Amino acid sequence: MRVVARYLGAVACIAALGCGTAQARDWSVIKDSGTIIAATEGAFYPFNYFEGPKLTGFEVEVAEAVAKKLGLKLEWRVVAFDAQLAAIRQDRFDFAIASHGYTAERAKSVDFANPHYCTGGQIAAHKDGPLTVQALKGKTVGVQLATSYADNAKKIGDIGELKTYKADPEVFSALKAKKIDAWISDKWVIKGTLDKNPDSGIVAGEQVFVERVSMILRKNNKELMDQLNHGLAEIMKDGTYAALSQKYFKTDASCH
Ligand code: LYS
Repeated sequence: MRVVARYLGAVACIAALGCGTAQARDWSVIKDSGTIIAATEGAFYPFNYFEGPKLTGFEVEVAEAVAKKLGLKLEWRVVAFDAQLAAIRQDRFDFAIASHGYTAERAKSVDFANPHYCTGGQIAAHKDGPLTVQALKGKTVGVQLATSYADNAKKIGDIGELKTYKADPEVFSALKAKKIDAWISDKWVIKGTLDKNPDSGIVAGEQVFVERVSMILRKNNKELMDQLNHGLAEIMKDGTYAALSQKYFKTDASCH
């Protein structure tokens, strides 16, 4: 079955042309090549972002530490968040580490590794704005497209309007410009953004939901899944994870 699926994948690739970049490889191929290919978004501070030309952040450093444990070099691909699930199915990289919270819907098309952090979706608004779920009634809420924030905002039901943006920095700009009344995003992203913008007049409000965040990979790539989970367990054991968590969050972000 697996062989057939891979054969069909190869045929689809030839037909599509230019797909010599197909990369979601089996573990043995990755190991022999010495390099693993990971995707992230690069616009989700402090998890994955650019410092000048340099891609960095908690998840970038976690992935680099995991790759090191596995004896591999890591090569990055920067892919828009809303394109990542489809890109995994098109085999454009080996795995993605881009703050995907587990959802049953996503699990239909990709597999989730063990979580590398636990977190929550939270509301942010101007000081006098809607800072609780109840206060969002009739208000305009901004979220990043294709996220658990969008899903959960829809569940709130009686909000006035839901506006979607390509990435969180755009939602924050819209909130600053008062084009929206509230922003729902990750609690650490909100904290990081507000810390960097102390004069924005925006504050964090109520937490809306909790989620477990994992690397995602092509379905049924069992050996690669085992290796990534093993690498993650190793950096949790030797203190690397704890040091990174302290560096970025000043607390333990693991799902303990
Ligand atoms: N944790 C959210 C989700 O699972 C957001 C992911 C990253 C967005 N830049 O949808």
